[in-house]
Amino acid sequence: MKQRATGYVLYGSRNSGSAAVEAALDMAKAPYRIVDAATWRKKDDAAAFAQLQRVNALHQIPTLVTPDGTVLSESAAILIHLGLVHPRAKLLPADASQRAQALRAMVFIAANCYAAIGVIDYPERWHGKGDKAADERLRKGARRRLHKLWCVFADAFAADAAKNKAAFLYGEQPGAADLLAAVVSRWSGARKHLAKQRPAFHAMLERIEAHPKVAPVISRHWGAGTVPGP
Ligand SMILES: N[C@@H](CCC(=O)N[C@@H](CS)C(=O)NCC(=O)O)C(=O)O
Repeated sequence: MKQRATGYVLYGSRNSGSAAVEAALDMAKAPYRIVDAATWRKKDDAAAFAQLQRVNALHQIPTLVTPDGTVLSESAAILIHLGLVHPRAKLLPADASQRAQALRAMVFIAANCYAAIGVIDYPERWHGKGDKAADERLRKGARRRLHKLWCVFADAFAADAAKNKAAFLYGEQPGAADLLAAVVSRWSGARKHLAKQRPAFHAMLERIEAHPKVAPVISRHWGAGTVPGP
């Protein structure tokens, strides 16, 4: 049975992908509470982790439970849903063809970049436990692939915006695609690579994070300062 609640419940943790959803909820001015849970925190708070496992068999964050009890996992799906139910937050572009590109951009990030990070973080899930050398090889390859994927993203989605001197991917304020790009590009040396290889896109990511509607969430998760290198 679905439970009625006053707001959203966001399963998430510091320095994680839940930051993008938190920022979207803030932009939508939607009430929510955070359950601090994550794979790497299961020993610190077993009860919260068990709750997360009950709603998401993959126990990944972000996972969002909507006020009517619907469970949403998958960052792109969550952000698209929030964009649709909170149109005033302007998380998705109003123009249909721009919106199509924004959806494509978010699915690109989730399916390609976020997935590569899953390989880097948990290589043993892909080839079994107990072979440290294979872990390292897989990690290295996935990291190289991740850096290439971000360059492809910059060329496919951000080059036009940069050419038109637009501050963000779509529109005059950061939208859902900007939030996901900013958060997921923080890991595995992607920013350092982009600073060198795609400086205009790198500057856009910094602009997204500095926007007054985004900066508080970024500093809650990562504190002040720049993205660390490797
Ligand atoms: N496909 C998922 C990936 C989410 C994901 O990998 N989240 C990480 C944290 S940033 C996680 O929970 N990892 C722990 C695990 O996979 O056990 C999405 O797009 O939301």
